[in-house]
Amino acid sequence: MSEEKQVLEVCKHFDVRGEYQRYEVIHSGHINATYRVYYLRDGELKDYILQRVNTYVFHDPVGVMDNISSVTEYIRAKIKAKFGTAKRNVLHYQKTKDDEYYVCMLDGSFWRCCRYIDDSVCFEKTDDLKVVEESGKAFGGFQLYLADYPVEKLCIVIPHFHNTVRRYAAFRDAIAADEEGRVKEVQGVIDDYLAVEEIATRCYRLQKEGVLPLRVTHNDTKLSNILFDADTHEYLSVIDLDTVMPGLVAFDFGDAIRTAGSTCDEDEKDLSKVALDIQKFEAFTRGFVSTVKDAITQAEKDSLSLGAIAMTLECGVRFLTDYINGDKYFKIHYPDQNLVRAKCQLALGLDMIKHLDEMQKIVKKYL
Ligand code: GN1
Ligand code: MG
Repeated sequence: MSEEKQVLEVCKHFDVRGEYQRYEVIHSGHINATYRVYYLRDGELKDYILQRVNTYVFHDPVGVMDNISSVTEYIRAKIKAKFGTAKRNVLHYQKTKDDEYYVCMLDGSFWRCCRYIDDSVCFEKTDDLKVVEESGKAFGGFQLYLADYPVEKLCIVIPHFHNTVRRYAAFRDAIAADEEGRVKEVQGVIDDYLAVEEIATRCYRLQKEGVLPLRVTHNDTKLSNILFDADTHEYLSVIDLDTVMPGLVAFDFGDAIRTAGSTCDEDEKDLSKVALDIQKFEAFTRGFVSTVKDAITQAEKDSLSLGAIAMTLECGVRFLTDYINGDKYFKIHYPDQNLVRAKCQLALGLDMIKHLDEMQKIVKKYL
């Protein structure tokens, strides 16, 4: 079946008024397949985001949609109570004609559909410090909206997702198996990742020791997972709620610094360009910390910068593990992209380690 025919077949299941016009492929994101679909309704074009959920990654897509629908309803109620409307400030998933938030097709593919938020943009990277500060407010705000959400109701969609200790164990297993015969060629990068295991896993161990509490977190706080108003560049909403689960505040802070606080793309090949941008770090911290400071503990405040190191190195270890395993998990657009990503994240993580004291000082400034 052609791609367009498949999109059309899927669309028929959702309870969307109007006439289907056309679709576009959206290329960002490493996991799901994403399309923008246009409908004509009452003489106006209305657009929707249609996604095929990657069931290799998400074994319980129904659980994912249960989490997403209840979390978005929860946030919607809070925003409506505060501002009267939540139209552009939280995702709105469409129901199917069978009153579900998803459709599972005969070929086993699993789909969902949400309204496109009008006049919104997202950024893979930015040098605009105002946008970076807004990003901090966006993820800080997400944390606050869900601070009293009953965490036990969430489905654990990917067990041990940010368990950095296990990520390293999976890395060692991949090296031992060496299924694609790639280990020899990347031994230097492997050794460099093993050398920073202690600092990479420190945050996770602090949680295990009971020092850091589990909260409802987003767990995939990259810059591109925020929508901004196309004109003002103020943040509108956090998106990609697939991995909302119990987690650490430091990890939401840290994973955002990995992208919003970096000088370059996630897969920059020229490592001389890869660094922590301390001005961006400060801008994000200003937005995030000033939003959450009254809602988190002293230990959590102390852990934020460490979270940036943890998330950057953990993500890099995952890219390298996937490269060694033969690129089964993350989508790639050229053959050694996962290796390039891994080298880039290593360089970024090492630069963060160098600047840890400076980062800590900046966090303190906004507490
Ligand atoms: C994946 O799907 P996307 O691109 O938002 C991944 C994240 C990684 C990120 C790296 C479910 O996120 O954990 O940090 O790639 N999501 C999942 O860019 O594994
Ligand atoms: Mg994601």
